[in-house]
Parts: sequence; C-alpha cells; structure tokens
Amino acid sequence: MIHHPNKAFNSITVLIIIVLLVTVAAACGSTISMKQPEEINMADMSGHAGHVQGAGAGSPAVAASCAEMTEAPSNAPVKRFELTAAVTEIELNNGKKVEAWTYNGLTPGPELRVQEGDRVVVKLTNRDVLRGVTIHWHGVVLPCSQDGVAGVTQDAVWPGESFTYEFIAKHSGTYWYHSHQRSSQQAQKGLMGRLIVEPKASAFSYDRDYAVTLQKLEDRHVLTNGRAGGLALDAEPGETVRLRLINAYNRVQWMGVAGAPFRVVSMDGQDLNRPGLLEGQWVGIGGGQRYDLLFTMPASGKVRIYSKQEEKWSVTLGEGVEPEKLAKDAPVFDFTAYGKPKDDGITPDMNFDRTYTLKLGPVNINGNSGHQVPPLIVKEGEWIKVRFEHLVGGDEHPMHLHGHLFKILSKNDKPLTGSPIYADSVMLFEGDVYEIAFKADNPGLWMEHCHNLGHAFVGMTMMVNYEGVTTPYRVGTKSGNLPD
Ligand SMILES: [Cu+2]
Repeated sequence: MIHHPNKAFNSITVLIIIVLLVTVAAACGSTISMKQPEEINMADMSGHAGHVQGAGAGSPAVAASCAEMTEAPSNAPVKRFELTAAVTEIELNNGKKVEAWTYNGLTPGPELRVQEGDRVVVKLTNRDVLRGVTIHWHGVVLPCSQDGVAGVTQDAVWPGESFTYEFIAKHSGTYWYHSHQRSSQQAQKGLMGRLIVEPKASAFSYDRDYAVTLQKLEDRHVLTNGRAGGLALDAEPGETVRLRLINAYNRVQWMGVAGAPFRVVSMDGQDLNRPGLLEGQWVGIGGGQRYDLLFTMPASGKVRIYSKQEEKWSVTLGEGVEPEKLAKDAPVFDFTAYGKPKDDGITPDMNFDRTYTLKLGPVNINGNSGHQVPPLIVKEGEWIKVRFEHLVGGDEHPMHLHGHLFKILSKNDKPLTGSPIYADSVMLFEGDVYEIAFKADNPGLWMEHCHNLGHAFVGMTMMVNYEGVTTPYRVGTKSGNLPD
C-alpha cells in the first residue's frame, strides 16, 4: 500500500463528513435516506438538476421497458431455490446474540451452488423486513428486470410479498447476492450470501473447492462464513485447494496466505490467464470484490489465510504446525503485471464510441451525489471507455458496475502487461487512475457505484443507462424504493 503523509488526515476528514451526513439523514427521519427525492425516474433522471453526459450518437433506440427484459426460454437445466428474508435473533458460535436480517434464518444466507449454463430460479419471500428487500446478484450478467435494484428494476418486496428471479448463469465464477433495497444497512444487517457458479471445464484443477465470506455483522461482529473467531476447513497434505474469498465488508482487506505459495486464479469470478506462483504478498480485496486463490497443502499440514487489519477474519486449512505469518510491510499483489497476456482485441487505443471520465471525490462523483450525477448514456453495440480518477483524497473506492463485465485497460495511464483482467469492479486508492472498457451488449438501466456501501449511501452512485430504455419503477420516499 502506498502511504501518503496526509492520508490519515484525509481518512479522518472523510469519516467526519460521512458521520455528519448520516447524522443529518437520521435527524431528518429514519425513513428518509440521504438526498433521496420524493420520486425519481432513474431512466430519464427527471426531477434532478443535472443533464445527461455525452451527445446521443444517432437516433435513439426503440423504447423498451427494463421490466420486460427477461431471460428467454431455453432448455437449460433449472436450479430452484427459495430464500425467505426475515428479522431473526441469531446466536453466534461465541454465544453472543444478535438481531440480524437473514435469508432462511442465516447470515450469510445459504450458499447457492449452480453449474455454468444453469437456469437459476430463486423465489424471494419477505416475511417481516418492514422496509422491503430485494436480491441483487452481484457480478452476474443478467437481464435488466432480474438485477434486484429497488426502484430501478423492480419494486422492493414488502412483508408478505414474493418475487421470483430467473436468469442463466452464463459465466462461471465466485459471486454473491445481497439486498439492493437500503443496501448499506441491509447488507450489514445480514441480507447477503454466496453464489458459486461452477465451471463446466475448469482451467485449473483442484481437490477442494471452498468459498468464504468476510463479513462484519452490524459493523461489529467479525465473521468468517458466519463464525466468530475464524473458520477451520479440512485439507490433507498434497491436496490442491481453490479458496474463493468474498469481501462482503465495505473496506479493503489485505489478505495474507501463510504456509504455502499460491496463485490468484480469478478476480471477480473471472479466471486469469496463466497466473504465476506468489509468496509473501498481501492481496487487497475491496468491498464486494472476490479473489480466488489456489494453493497446494504443504507437508507440514497447515495453511492460514487472514486479514492484515483484522486477524479474526481467518481461515485455517488442515492441521499441523502453525505457519509463519507475513511481515506487515510485505509487498502487495499487483494484478497489472500478473499472468500472461492474451489477445482479445480490447486495447486502450482501440476505437471507442464514447469515453467518459468520472472524478471520484471523497464521497461523490464529478462533484455530484446520487441522482444528481448525470447518467452515462450508452447505446447497444457501442464500445465504452470509462476513466476513473481518484485524485482528491479519501478512502479507497471499489467502483462496481451492474450488468456487465468490463476489462481493466490501464492503471495510471500504463496499459496492463499481464493477464487480461475482466471484472465487475475496480478498486481505486488515493492517487489512482484506471481506465476500463466494456461493450454495451446488455440493454437496461444499470447502477455504477462505490461498493463501500457507506459511500454509496451518501451519494457515490450513478446510472449507466441505455438509450431508449424505460422503467415503470420509481426511486424515492413516495414508493419507498431506496436502493442506496
Ligand atoms: Cu467509495
């Protein structure tokens, strides 16, 4: 991590700003979220003072409603699940009792495992979460109506109601799901879980496949797959383990692997090309991001994976001698020069139909907040480049795009030299500039926001809207749809 002399000051300043904003929001009545208007149409952003960025290239597409964009019928194998959201008193393994908001009485909710190509059908029922719930399938490329964003792709599901999601799991990988109604509050209260899409044919071979959620329930209880004090998993010497790490917390976690060399084989669920062996490096996983690690169990029998900042986020595999921990100042993993290149024709200097620059403030985008940020307008078939700049100071921002995978083109204007990196998020620390590219091939209305959900709550969120796409749903205090 780069240390800036003014970093501590900036972090404190940002914290104070957030605390003030949240306090003001709370004082304004707890049913009213920060800066949320009475009613807003996220498709045309009517009711806000901004204007759309970019001139419309050519005539607008034929109007189509997000609500009608569903998965086409197919012969894909169907995997069905039912998830019931409820207010639940849970008892942690350390004896502490917590009022959590759960799916099926659990937090994280049940791990959903499907195969690449499956048709996933999930019936969500809200038993008694008064302010409504949804499920957003974080990182999954799916039709607009299934994205689970309250007020954009559906209405929040109120107590006693149900909503059934249906989508094809096109891309294998490590994903997660969480409520996108009042997401900053609801994910932290427990409304989230893992979604693992197993590959038809894996690029890597392994004997064990584990997925692990790093969570801070109610911002207090440090839990690893719901367990306080860390998680212990079985693995025998000589076995190869794929460990899928999901950071469901808002802040970056620097994860160390003690006891074995390892590879980062996947980021945000997307496999890397020929990743090399690493040892003694901290791997920074931003809020909402997923990293899959692959390692072979040593003869000494034990591997420990743990967070530098919060060692209670810990996974041990196997039994044996406790491995030596990483030095706190060990180098950090750099994905910009890791693995081998593979030509996919997507380069920083290719021809883009539209290029946008998003300057990230401490908790805003281009100086605006939430619905005041003009949406990025795209048209189906176009290639889009987005340049993120995090130059004014503050916490790291894991910027997440719904409905698409993008390619990370460059960091600080230097093109990546290793494996292509496809992702649904890119994390920027103070001083960072990244360029990403995506093809506008999934018509809809898609959020683009910081996955530090505290930042999203105070306005670090915006839309990527396809020309001509409409929605019957509304965000605001009138509908009660407040996605954050
Ligand atoms: Cu942020």
